[in-house]
Amino acid sequence: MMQKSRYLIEDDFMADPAVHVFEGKLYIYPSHDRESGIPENDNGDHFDMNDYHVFSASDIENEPLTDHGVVLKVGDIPWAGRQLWDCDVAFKDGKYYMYFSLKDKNDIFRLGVAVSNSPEGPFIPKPDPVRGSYSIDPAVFKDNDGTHYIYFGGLWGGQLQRYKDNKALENAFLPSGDELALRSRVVRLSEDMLDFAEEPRPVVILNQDGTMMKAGQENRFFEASWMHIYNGKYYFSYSTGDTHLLCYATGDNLYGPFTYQGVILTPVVGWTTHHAITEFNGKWYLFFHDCVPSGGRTWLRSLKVIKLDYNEDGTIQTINGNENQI
Ligand code: FUB
Repeated sequence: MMQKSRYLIEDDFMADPAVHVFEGKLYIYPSHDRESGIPENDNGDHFDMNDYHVFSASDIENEPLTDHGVVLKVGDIPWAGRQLWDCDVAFKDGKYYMYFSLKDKNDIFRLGVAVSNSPEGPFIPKPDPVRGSYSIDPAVFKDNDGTHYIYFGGLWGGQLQRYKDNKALENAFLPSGDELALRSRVVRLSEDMLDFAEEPRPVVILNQDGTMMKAGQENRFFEASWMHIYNGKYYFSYSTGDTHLLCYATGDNLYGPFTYQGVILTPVVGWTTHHAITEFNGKWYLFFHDCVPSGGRTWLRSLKVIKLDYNEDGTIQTINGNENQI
């Protein structure tokens, strides 16, 4: 029985977990943090990652993970500039598709896609970023009918404030106070999984009183989208960035609107918080990261897992991000 959180990888820094069950095992697709000496700033330049590893597990509560090694690196990607941030993977018709955040040669974040015959990689990147993509943090979601969608977007260093109606703005616009909060995006993928099949749509989150989320609310969307279904409802979860919470909202349609429900995880040690919620062998787990092992260096994060519990009414029991600190 798992009541405490557990560090998953002791000898390296991994963050931003995306977690799925493929071929009966859990597969973890994290960002690979490293020390590159770049000073910390609001642009996130200190998150200077340049490759991905894949990990798998048959028993997430007790056994060590298997590291499948480097599966994709900046040097393999023809359009790459720098900074491989959060990624995610989906399976369709015998192939695995990795979606990743990367700056192009003009320092603009785009989403890329790379393909493999195995969940363990290696992943071979397509020569160009996904057409019409922007910002960061792709979370790929397979709906009950087999159609795939990507949720994406992140503020500040993630550049979402530079876009409106899917077009680049001349001047970035970061709302504040009572102005409407910026929204994550959701888009259906094409049948071949390589393109957007439609224009990305904003993900609307409503407060419990039906009003729109404002930019000044501490529980508004910032980055790190995730989607899962529990008891027939869609759960959209996200990080609030500079207020350091993981929150969630539920709805009956994967495009939204979603109604805010509460906090999943209170602040952890480190500036960022990020997660995946996955069911494995009949139990639900929250995968996340913190910076306790690196002594609080916010760009050197460590992966963790803890059991996630739902109340009878479908609400999620809040987890204390600081329990079980080393
Ligand atoms: O890892 C770099 C960025 O930090 C991610 O893209 C964000 O979600 C945050 O975790």
